[in-house]
Amino acid sequence: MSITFQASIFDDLTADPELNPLTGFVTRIELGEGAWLDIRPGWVTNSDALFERLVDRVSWKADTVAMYDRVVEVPRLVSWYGAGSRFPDPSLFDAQANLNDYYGRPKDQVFETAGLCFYRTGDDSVAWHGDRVGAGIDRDTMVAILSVGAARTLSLRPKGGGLTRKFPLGHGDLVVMGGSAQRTHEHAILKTKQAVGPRISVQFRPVWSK
Ligand SMILES: O=C(O)CCC(=O)C(=O)O
Repeated sequence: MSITFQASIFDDLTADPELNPLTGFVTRIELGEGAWLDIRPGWVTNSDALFERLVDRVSWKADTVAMYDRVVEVPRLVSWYGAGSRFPDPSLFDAQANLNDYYGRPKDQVFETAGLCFYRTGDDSVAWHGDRVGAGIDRDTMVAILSVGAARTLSLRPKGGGLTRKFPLGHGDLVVMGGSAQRTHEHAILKTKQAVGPRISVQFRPVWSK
């Protein structure tokens, strides 16, 4: 796939992506109702190389969603790697292992899968939703998102209505939504009229036992 990406002036495209420490660099934001968001800006360096590799190696597909009696296309490309499958870059295994070490592998909250989303322009987006891993079930879960490429904003709001909070996600940044966040809150990457470049998000999620 050919995509124009404005590489950062600091990154070396031939260098492997590198993970920076989590301990001491993660800021927790309490969202209310037992939901929280952790932010670790600049978790990955040499993110340009990771972005380029993911563009090339991932078999991107159009995302669809069932709407009443129709299946409609969601404006972004996706790819999914199940538990135990070979991730498209070794740095993603390291990322998952570091997350599991940092969060201590709580029961049913061990990161195992990787979902990848490709937002080609500001017209690509995902609407308000709570992730199905845990949505509607009375158990906490975590979803960790590594963002590479152009900065986009993660919007978050309580499900019953209330303040929308906006978190800009830059190249190499990590956010983790946890606690009740998928049950009590919704999140979205909304369209933007600003001229933004392409972005890839990697979401690490647990697999739930019944
Ligand atoms: O792209 C992102 O950072 C969020 C993706 C997301 O919320 C989802 O795919 O469920």
